[in-house]
Amino acid sequence: MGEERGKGRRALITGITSQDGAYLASLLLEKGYQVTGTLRPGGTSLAQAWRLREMGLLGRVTTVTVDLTDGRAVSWLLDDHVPDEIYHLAAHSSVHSSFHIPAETFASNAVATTNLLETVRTRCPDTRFYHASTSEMFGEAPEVPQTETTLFRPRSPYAVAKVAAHQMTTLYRIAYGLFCVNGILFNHESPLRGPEFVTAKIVRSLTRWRAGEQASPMALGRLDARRDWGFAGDYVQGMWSMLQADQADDYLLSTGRTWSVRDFVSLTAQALDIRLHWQGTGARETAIDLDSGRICVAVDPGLFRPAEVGELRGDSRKARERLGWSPTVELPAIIAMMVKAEQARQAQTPNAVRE
Ligand code: NDP
Ligand code: GDR
Repeated sequence: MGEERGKGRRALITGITSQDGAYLASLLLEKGYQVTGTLRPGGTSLAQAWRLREMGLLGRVTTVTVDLTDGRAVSWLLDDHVPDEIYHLAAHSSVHSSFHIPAETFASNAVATTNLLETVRTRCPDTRFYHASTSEMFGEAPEVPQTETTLFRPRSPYAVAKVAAHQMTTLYRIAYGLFCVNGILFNHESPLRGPEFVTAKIVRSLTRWRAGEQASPMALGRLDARRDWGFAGDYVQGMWSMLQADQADDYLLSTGRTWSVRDFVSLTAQALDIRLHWQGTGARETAIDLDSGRICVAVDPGLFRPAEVGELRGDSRKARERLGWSPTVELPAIIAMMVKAEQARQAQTPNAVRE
């Protein structure tokens, strides 16, 4: 294993412009892989790929633009680039917006995965395949913590589509003996997290508030939602380990500890030396900045989801025991990294919008 395992091997990362795509590409290049990544038509172009730029990856990976929902295009892709390993990360990844575009989400997440699996079966059955499954598939699980055997009770179009993709991946392993694995990953964050997700939104907004660049309060949805937040750099290491195992199997990656969205706000405020006081409850809850006396966080019920997932907490014992994987960064340290990166970005380009 280690460096030698990767030397000269070819990896294909679908959705290389993602948070995980950037961390994974960096890890694989370090291990000596040749890395090709897919872009989507009309999505982030190479010139706009801020994560690849920030990680110093531009020019070190090859990219190809392909619509993964088009089966023929996927066949051509794998004719041209027969990889040793495929990391299928591309997906409509926002739970919130999946409620607005359920059919498109299903095509992007379930149909695209099926196209890739079918092409691996017919063109390159020795290629190892990783599918980006998610803790969202558990939905409102009575079983806490969740494990690889917890029943799926999805509560969003995103999660329903991921369950379909997950089960299709398992099916191709059982039916055709392909080396296909599902990584059931719990929320993982980093300075490269997309601004549509709550952690990056909070860090960005409170950093601007601290710098005096944001006058209006930050609007948030459910503050009581609890998540098991880990560090993306650790989780891509787990993805790689899953494809190096002797046998294909599914693994769950998590820290085992949860925090509420409110906790995340408080920890970020602490990291920025903002003194907060919470008041009110439910849809009327706000947080006041004690130094200015102004409201800096306010709940907006318009941001509540039609169906919410209250708490997700994972038990990653299987990955720890069989892959030797473990998370190395706790949430306060992740927040410190995110705040530092955000301050640097805001100092460089004060009102920059990351795409
Ligand atoms: P990001 O949200 O950072 O990026 C999503 C990627 O998918 C981008 O490359 C994006 O391309 C591409 N994409 C977006 N919409 C579509 C679409 N309709 N069709 C095809 N591609 C699309 O993802 P993350 O790094 O956070 O996550 C990577 C994968 O892991 C995703 O599949 C996600 O669902 C899954 N996951 C993530 C977790 C997390 O906590 N981060 C936890 C569990 C699973 P573009 O840049 O063009 O928009
Ligand atoms: P999630 O992440 O839905 O878990 O999906 P997100 O950060 O969007 O939400 C986490 C929790 O925070 C609550 N919340 C808000 N969320 C957003 N985005 N914006 C808000 O203003 C806000 N206020 C409160 C949400 O309701 C939720 O409970 C992420 C994605 O990376 C998925 O692709 C991945 O599969 C899962 O994590 C695991």
